[in-house]
Amino acid sequence: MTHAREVNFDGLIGPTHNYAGLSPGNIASASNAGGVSRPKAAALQGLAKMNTLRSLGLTQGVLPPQQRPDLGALRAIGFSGDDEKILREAHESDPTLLAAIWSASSMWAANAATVSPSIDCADGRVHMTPANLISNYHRSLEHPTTTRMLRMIFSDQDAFCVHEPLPLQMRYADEGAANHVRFAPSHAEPGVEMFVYGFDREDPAGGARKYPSRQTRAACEAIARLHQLDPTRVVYTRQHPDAIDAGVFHNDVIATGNERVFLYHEQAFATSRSLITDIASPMGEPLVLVEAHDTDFTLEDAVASYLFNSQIVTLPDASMALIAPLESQENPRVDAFVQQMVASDDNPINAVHYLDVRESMRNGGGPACLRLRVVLNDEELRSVHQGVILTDELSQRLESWINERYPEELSADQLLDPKLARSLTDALDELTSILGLEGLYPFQR
Ligand code: SUG
Repeated sequence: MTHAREVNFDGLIGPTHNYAGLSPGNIASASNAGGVSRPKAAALQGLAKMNTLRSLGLTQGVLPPQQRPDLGALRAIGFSGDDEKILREAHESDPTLLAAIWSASSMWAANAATVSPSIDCADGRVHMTPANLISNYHRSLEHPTTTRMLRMIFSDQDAFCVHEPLPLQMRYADEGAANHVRFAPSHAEPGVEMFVYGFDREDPAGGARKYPSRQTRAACEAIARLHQLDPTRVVYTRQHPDAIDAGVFHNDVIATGNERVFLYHEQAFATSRSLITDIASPMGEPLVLVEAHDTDFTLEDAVASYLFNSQIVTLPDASMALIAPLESQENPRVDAFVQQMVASDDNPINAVHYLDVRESMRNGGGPACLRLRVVLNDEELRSVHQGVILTDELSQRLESWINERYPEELSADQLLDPKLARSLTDALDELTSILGLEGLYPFQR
């Protein structure tokens, strides 16, 4: 069997990271709207997380932030004139529009794409579908650059196939890997891919009531077809509408998995019992279930602590570690559950690392949101653009770049400043030369 490992590609948190309350149903985003953000601290927190994973012996990649403010998006809807005028008039027309074109939301790389490892795909290539993210305007601006970036990083067409995003229509609303979990006896072996949706055309009443669902079953089915997955090894399941209404806007806020381990809250899915058999029987091996009950902690605790947005990673010695946000440690019920899980011999998770990604958390993005997982064999890893694989040297260069270029703080009134906009464009120009991705951004073409 060829060796394969999961490589996490984290979104480098961009210099325009701010709190604008742009995502209905995302409670952290709504409750921190209008607050003052700390972009430099945010980016350094993200980089420290990437280095923690490296220190555990894992391969780590980095994805650059997008060009923001996206003045092209404003021109596309009829604003014209110099940058200062465009920014001012967009603000006058709608302050949330201005915030949207400044959003650093591409940091949440779990929403960049859905990825299927080559061992699962009939043509033997790694397949990726960039997410269209059409449920929220600020996020719908991401897919053109995301697609371009993935095609630059995974450019070897013998090894990788980066599709176009799905049609830009609600029927195909897609939020990427945040609603996708792959189970397998080990990363190198054929997997069973679970796609989670919130809304199904055949069952419109099944949707959430209070908050929007962001992923459709039709989108999931389209991705499984595009990736040439074996239909007997694909499972579709619906999010519990109560979970969405409690603030679970993506499945990775309430469930996660790694290899045979499935960690979830009992209220995550509309149908939990049959789901376990549906995954385990094509895999040919039982799952290791770690189920949190309402009596352990509630849906509200899950959303506030973001425990399920932890990364479960397989370490070089085949044991597993949980990379969890500090907010989980701060919730006594959730922490007690974690301590019990780590101490138990019933599952392979035997360490927890609580990390500080608070700046991202205040917008509803935990450790798992910040990364896109890509299972790669040795040959595939070699054909990835090596400029984005994190090393000590690259980490130091990124750290100096962040320290030099990022604002300490960002508040809503600064989004009107054309000088800030220009200086950030220069900073991104420098970043593409650090990463060897020249030509990525619209302003570079
Ligand atoms: O899409 N927040 C993101 C958080 C995404 C988290 N990703 C995963 N769960 N995988 C979202 O709701 C907030 C931006 C703001 O309000 O300023 C935002 O876009």
